[in-house]
Amino acid sequence: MSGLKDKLFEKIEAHRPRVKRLLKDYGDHVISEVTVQQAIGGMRGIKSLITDISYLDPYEGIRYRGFTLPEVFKKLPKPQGSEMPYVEGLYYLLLTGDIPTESEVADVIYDSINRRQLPKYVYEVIDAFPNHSHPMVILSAAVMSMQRESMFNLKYQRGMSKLDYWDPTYEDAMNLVSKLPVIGAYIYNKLYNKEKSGYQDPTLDFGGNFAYMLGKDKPYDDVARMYFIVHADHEGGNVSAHTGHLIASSLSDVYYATSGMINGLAGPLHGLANQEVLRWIQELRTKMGDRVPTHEEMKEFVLKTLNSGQVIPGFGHAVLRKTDPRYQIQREFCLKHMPEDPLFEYVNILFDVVPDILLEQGKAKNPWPNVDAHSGVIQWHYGLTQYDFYTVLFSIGRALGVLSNIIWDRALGYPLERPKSITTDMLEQLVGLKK
Ligand code: CMX
Repeated sequence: MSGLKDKLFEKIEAHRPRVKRLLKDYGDHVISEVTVQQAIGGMRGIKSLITDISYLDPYEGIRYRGFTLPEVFKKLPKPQGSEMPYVEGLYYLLLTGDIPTESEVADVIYDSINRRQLPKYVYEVIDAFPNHSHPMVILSAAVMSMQRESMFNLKYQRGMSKLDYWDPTYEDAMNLVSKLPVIGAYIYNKLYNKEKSGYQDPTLDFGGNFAYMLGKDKPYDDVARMYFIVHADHEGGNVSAHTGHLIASSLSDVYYATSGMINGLAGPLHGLANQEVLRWIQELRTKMGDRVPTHEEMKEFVLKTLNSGQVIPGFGHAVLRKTDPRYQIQREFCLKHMPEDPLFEYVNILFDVVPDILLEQGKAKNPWPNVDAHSGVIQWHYGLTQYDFYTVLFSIGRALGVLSNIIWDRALGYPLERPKSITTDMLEQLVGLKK
């Protein structure tokens, strides 16, 4: 076994009795109640999912394995001369809960590099798509096409103890995590960057190799690392994480589950919001003739969007009730590397005007910006102006958390997910409106 897998197994063995005890001795303990509002309103706030990979506090933001994002960025090992940590180190942290040493990260990188090669048919699947297909569709299909590689599926067919489910799931997840940047880069080059060969550099880490495949110079390698790390996980109930967990709960393998989570992320209320922010800002930019708008002009534009019944992309959140720390991390990067960028100025003006407008409108529970308000602007600055692609980057990052969760789901024997639904008649009877 690899160092990471050995460590993970130790952690799994230590964790299993905790879950067993909770179930045996406290199985009837009530942890949450469900109101009509919650049942109709997308199950907000109902505590009914368990994950140890990350936790989202409404006011503090996300913690990965107990660490805030600034702590994660500070503590994880970094490539020499880089500001941002190795993505492989984050994967180690998400899986084990421990900050890895330099040599532990080097082991993961070595293992991952050996898994990067894509089967030839994946290139053919991607090439078969017309050039106007959305990159998220191509990504989802490319991942789906690799289902035949699943070791979990193979071992399950041959007969496997439940206690061993996590092992081939780990192998599948490691294979997929390693291949995703290669798939993403190939899609990008096919659609927008035809002169690039997309060759890999096997001496480089996850973020470095991704930048290399896209033909981007420094500091884009750090942009890629930062981007994949901030998007990696956001506890268990968001659409992408929950979809991945739900699909995998039927013992579908990680290829089915990841393709599904990508499909969920592709919605404009979730991951596609980063694309929407850029599309929306560009609309205004065209009107402004490249001039940066005044605060008054921006207010007008925001109000026009709201009054036409649309949401302001990049603002609001189902759980967060303050500015997203993932927004702040990206803002700090911009302040250091691209303070004069005109689109960064747009984002700053939006930050000045949108919260007050949303507060005044009185509907959104959280008027503050989320991760998607900022991410496209950085990509645009470094030449990724094809905003359709931004959610692919989000997907590569999000897979790290979703796959870590699925491995742990299998290790702890979490069962098939199957909540109960009722009819509107029954609901009316329950509240006394009907007999
Ligand atoms: N602009 C306008 N109205 C908004 C809004 C925004 N940014 N955010 C919330 N609202 C509205 C909702 O549409 C809802 O209106 P109705 O009562 O008419 O249905 C009302 O305010 C209450 O919504 P909420 O409880 O505050 O928010 P939800 O939990 O229902 O939805 C989210 C959360 C993210 C879908 C919503 O804030 C939104 O649509 N934001 C814009 C899209 C976006 O940025 N999504 C990315 C989120 C991060 C991610 O997952 O990537």
